[in-house]
Amino acid sequence: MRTQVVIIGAGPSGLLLSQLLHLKGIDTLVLERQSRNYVLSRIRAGVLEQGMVDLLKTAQVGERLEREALIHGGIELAFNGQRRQIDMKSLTGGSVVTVYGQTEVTRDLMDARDAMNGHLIYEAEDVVPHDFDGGRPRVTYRKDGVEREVFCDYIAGCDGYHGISRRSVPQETLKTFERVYPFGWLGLLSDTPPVNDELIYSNHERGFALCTMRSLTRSRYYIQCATDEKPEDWSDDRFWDELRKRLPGDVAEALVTGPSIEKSIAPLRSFVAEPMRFGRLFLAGDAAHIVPPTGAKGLNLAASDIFFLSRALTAFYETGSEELIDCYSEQCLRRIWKAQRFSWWMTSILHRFPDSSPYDLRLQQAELDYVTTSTAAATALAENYVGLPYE
Ligand code: RFL
Ligand code: PHB
Repeated sequence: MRTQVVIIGAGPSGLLLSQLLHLKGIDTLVLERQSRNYVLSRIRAGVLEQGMVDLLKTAQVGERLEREALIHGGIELAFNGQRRQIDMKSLTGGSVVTVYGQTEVTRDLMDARDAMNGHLIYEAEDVVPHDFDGGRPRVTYRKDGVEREVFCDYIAGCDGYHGISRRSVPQETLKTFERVYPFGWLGLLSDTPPVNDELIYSNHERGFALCTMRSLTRSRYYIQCATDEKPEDWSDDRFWDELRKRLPGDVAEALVTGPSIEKSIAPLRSFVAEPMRFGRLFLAGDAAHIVPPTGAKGLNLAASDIFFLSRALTAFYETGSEELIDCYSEQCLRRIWKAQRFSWWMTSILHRFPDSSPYDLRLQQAELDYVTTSTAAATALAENYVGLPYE
């Protein structure tokens, strides 16, 4: 078999790339290790940058988003018993915070690929990219016990942090940068009304907490936890009690609790692999980089990679020019490192570190006081949170 681009992974990166290329008349085959339902069961990001919303519209999957997404003018930062708003809309000249879950983005993309008869294979086992440093790349995999092989022009590694693509490149050509944080986030999803009409990021001496949402009837809450804790250690009651303690009094009082639909722990990590292109293999999204979720940048960075990659591949197929392909890695990495910086900074001012002293807590409070009272500092936070331009 032959196609133009083999895409490994049907997360948001792979599906969005497949959809954008299809709309330009470019053939793709998407190979996903898991089942469709498994991919849809993962509860992850919830905040979309304007650039990602625009890209989803270009991909013709913006209809339900436009109807159902919640649009927020800003976010709140809570610290020292107070709540302060960052008015993103006025600080950035009109950009807003779009709240729409990654699960819904993925579902919209899957439905669009199905409606256009896209080639997607779920439960593809042992997917391996080969010969991408030469002119005849191919990918092998097994489906229903049968070994298969597909030849292509390019391979897109959109298979996340644990995928095969990054592990397939000669390790001496790959440079990695990493920071592992000494804590995780315990997340809980429940069919209860959100406690506030905007997200609340809370710095508290017991640890960080975040109040976010999926709709007007579905809430998502996170609390900082130790890396060795298990979701089973946290009954719903224990979670709600701990969350209440980490929120300002009026918010804690307004909190509506209920049974959890999902509870999971995510470790926090910063990671970048350079470069993001190896001959005819590209890495995109979590396959190339991870950010701690504090800045809500993971999914949005995946989208900007796909913007650059789809543009480069489209230019190649339309004009034969490899100019944009040659600058793909450098262009992505410039934006990625700025998002790394922002996510690290948000993480460092909001969490309790094991070696935090009372002095460190006061410094965090001073920083939060500064960013919520200085227009210059608030503008810097706002322009990063709503998303830096795709350039
Ligand atoms: P994904 O979503 O991980 O999708 C990769 C897909 O590749 C498949 N795969 C393979 N397929 C074939 N062969 C193989 N060998 C394969 N290995 C893997 C996987 O099954 C999967 O379907 O990467 P993608 O598309 O780049 O999308 C990136 C986003 O998912 C990610 O950046 C965000 O979800 C990160 N993230 C969060 N970002 C936020 O902005 N806000 C959040 O609150 C937030 N919470 C999270 C997160 C990531 C988490 N992970 C990775 C554990 C919470 C968690 C738990
Ligand atoms: C979420 O809604 O899951 C969410 C929102 C903002 C973040 C992280 C997660 O920074």
